[in-house]
Amino acid sequence: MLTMKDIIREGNPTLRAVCDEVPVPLTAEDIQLGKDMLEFLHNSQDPEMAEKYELRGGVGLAAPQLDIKKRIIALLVPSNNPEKPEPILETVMYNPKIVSHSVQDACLADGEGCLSVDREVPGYVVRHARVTVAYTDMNGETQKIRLKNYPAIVVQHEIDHLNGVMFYDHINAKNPFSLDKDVLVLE
Ligand code: 4LI
Ligand code: NI
Repeated sequence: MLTMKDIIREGNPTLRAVCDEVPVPLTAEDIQLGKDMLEFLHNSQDPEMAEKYELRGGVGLAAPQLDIKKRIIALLVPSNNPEKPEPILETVMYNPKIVSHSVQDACLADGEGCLSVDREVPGYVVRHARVTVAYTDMNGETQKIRLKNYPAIVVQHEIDHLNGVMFYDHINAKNPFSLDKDVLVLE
């Protein structure tokens, strides 16, 4: 089981590396790594497991955060509707690639956090409002998915990790809370 001990922190050069493509067909090892990453996110969102193992809550995780330079991300975006408890997005992506995106930009009103960053970095992280992502799934099949709002922000944050980019690289250093008009602010 993965815990916070497995997650590397800011300053580790792996977080600034460009990760390698994962060969397809996937190896059993790469499939298992994806499963372990998704399990970590489930545990991190489970109040009992999170307390027991001192896990910080997360909705996304990238392999380089485990010091593994492979293009693998896991996403688990929970529902905010108690009537519909199924996650909005639960997936592992191998070699994810943004194949198109909106002209409109968006950001989270409360800024972003990262399991590899043990400090608060205030400011708007401006990203694409909508993205279409092509990737290989756990079954080795090619998929294409269109995401908007929070899931779109999360997938961009995680794909950034595969390219050595941190969320605060996108924050306006001079004025962290300045926004162009027509940037969608997600509450
Ligand atoms: C516990 C159990 C307020 C502050 C609101 C926690 C279950 C921030 C938001 C969670 C903020 C869950 C999150 C991300 C932000 C802030 C990630 C709590 C886990 C909210 C996810 C990758 C950025 C993703 C919305 C500085 C570890 N996650 N909050 N950003 N949640 N979570 N990011 N922003 N302000 N980071 O952090 O997984 S994209 Cl679900
Ligand atoms: Ni991160």
